[in-house]
Amino acid sequence: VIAVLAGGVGAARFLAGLVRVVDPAEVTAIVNVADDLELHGLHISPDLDTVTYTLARQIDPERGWGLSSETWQAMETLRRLGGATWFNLGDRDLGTHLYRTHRLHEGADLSTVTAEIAKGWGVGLRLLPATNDRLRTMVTLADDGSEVGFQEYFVERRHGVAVSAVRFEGADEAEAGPGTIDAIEQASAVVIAPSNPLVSIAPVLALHEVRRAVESRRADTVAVSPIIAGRALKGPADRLLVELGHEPSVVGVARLYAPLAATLVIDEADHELADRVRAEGVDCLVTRTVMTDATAAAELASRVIGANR
Ligand code: FO1
Repeated sequence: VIAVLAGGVGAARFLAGLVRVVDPAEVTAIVNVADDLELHGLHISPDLDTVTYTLARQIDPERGWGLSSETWQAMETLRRLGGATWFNLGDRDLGTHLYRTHRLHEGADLSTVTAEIAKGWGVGLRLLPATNDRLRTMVTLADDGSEVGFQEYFVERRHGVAVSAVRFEGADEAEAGPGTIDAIEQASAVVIAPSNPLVSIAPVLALHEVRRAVESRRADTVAVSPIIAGRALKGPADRLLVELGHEPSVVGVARLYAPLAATLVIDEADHELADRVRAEGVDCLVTRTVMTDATAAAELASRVIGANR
């Protein structure tokens, strides 16, 4: 089994590539749930849904989140009624949130419901929430020192405001989700997907058991840098690195992952930084990491799983 620590869009594309080169039954994704939110009484798990919809080939390709061929009638009704409309829930997507919320109210845990939803979409790999307990990324805004939930920062403020701190509420009490530690311990390789290290991977690693398990598999762990030529392809990872005191480059990523991963995969655009990455104490594999299409994602996945052999 290959265990993959995963956030949203970058991880989803990587996983779609991975299941083209290995049997999906041999892949376990351990997915961030600290972006989850409760809105309109619904439990929304954006990263789990992004991975599910991408693997089901139902993701909207332009947005990278939500379902393709989506309509927005429910949002129109909310707008008319003066409800919250800052977080867009498509009509097709809403079915997922209705189902998840109802099952959670019935007493099912998030792992069980996640497996049911993945099965419903015909997803063959094992999708595990990092935890079934409440874990929330909380973001402190630099301008006024106020603290907001991750989606208020990411979506409502379009990640356009400076951040001075990030914390993971609930991390000290939360237990790792069922199956996650076994998956990491028994995997032939552990992969840290090309997701935001500070707000997608960090909350998964904030679960003490998960961090310890990955550290103990360091020799077999490969991380993929989401930073290419100093930039994130999507989202605020580059700016967050700067704002939180890290170098916004593959070297900064290497520093964050050196205790956890023996190898960092970086893009060809950064080949000149390979020696500085190695100086951080990790092996460095230089390859094409931009997943422009399924073939590119499969090639990257194949290089990644070959890295430690
Ligand atoms: N991202 C946005 O930029 N705007 C939205 O309105 C939005 C709604 C949304 C609904 C469901 C879902 O699964 C994801 C959604 N996202 C939206 C994406 C989400 O904020 C991000 O993918 C992650 O949380 C960051 O990894």
